[in-house]
Amino acid sequence: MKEKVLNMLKENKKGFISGQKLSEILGVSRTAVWKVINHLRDEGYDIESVSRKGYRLKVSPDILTQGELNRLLNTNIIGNKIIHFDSIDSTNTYAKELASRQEKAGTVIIAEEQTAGKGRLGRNWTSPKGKGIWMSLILKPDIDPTDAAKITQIGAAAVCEAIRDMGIEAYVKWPNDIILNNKKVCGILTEMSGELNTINYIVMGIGINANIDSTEFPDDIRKIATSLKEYHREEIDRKHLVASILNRFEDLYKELIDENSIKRSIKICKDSSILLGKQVRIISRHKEELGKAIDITENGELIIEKENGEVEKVISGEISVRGINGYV
Ligand code: BT5
Repeated sequence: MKEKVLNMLKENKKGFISGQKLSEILGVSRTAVWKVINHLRDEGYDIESVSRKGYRLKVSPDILTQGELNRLLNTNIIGNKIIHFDSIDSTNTYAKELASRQEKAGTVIIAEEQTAGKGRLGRNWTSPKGKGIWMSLILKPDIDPTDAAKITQIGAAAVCEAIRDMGIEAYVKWPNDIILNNKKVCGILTEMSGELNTINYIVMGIGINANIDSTEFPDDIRKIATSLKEYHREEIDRKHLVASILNRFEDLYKELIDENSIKRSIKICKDSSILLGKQVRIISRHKEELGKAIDITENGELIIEKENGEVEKVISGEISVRGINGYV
């Protein structure tokens, strides 16, 4: 009912809508309407009420709820259900719990703050309140488990395009980073549960530093991290960015599901790659190698030409790639 009241208020932004009318349309008492209005106020909606006129929505809060995102989404599955938290340990952890309890594919978990945000290999992800986009998508694709890493490439393509569409020159750093000014603005963490031949579910987490000031980053990452605000010199609209990413993601994801291909995503990742043509260090668990990044295959593997001339395919998994002298 909250969604419906909110929609009606949004549709009538210029005028007042009476409590009587709301209660008639929704088939509930005026007291019930009043309670919903108060819940919305608690969430930060500035709703004016004038006796004998009714209610009018003055300002919507900067929160990433279903009510705020619905009208910006044009997806069929992704974001059909959005679960919003003010604060949570990690949206990926919660999404995995839900997915293992039969939650439908397409559900998105978004939090204003993560208290234990995760990177790959048990690393931390800094996720301050209201300043970023911290979200996880539940997916249940009928693909081979060995193809799960393709989801990260689709996510990176969707995020990079959405950021570029804002006039911001973003680059993809294979396999899971988006880069601005040689610093990391976004990281993607794709986790999977499956058997040898089947995927139970995939959770793709996206973390984007939207409106974080550089002084707000912890000391240990200040040199490698940046935010959209830092680059753009003004606050960015998180709602439009989330919707733009989810809209693009669904479109690109359909290519994988319908045609078993991620060609379009790979083209985006290659066109905006910050690594191709550069000398890089490939860091895996037990060794570190130097080489030149020369291509990304249609399946999303990075092709490296090593110093001895050998050409090798690198599969994302547990690999980190760094520039010769720094992060990129
Ligand atoms: C990643 O790991 O880049 C994946 C990050 C995924 C975060 C999202 S947020 C929503 C969802 N829920 C979660 O719990 N996680 C996902 P990796 O490539 O391992 O990079 C991690 C490293 O990035 C850390 O070790 C830091 O050096 C650095 N880092 C941490 N927080 C950062 C931030 N906010 N911005 C830029 N760099 C950061």
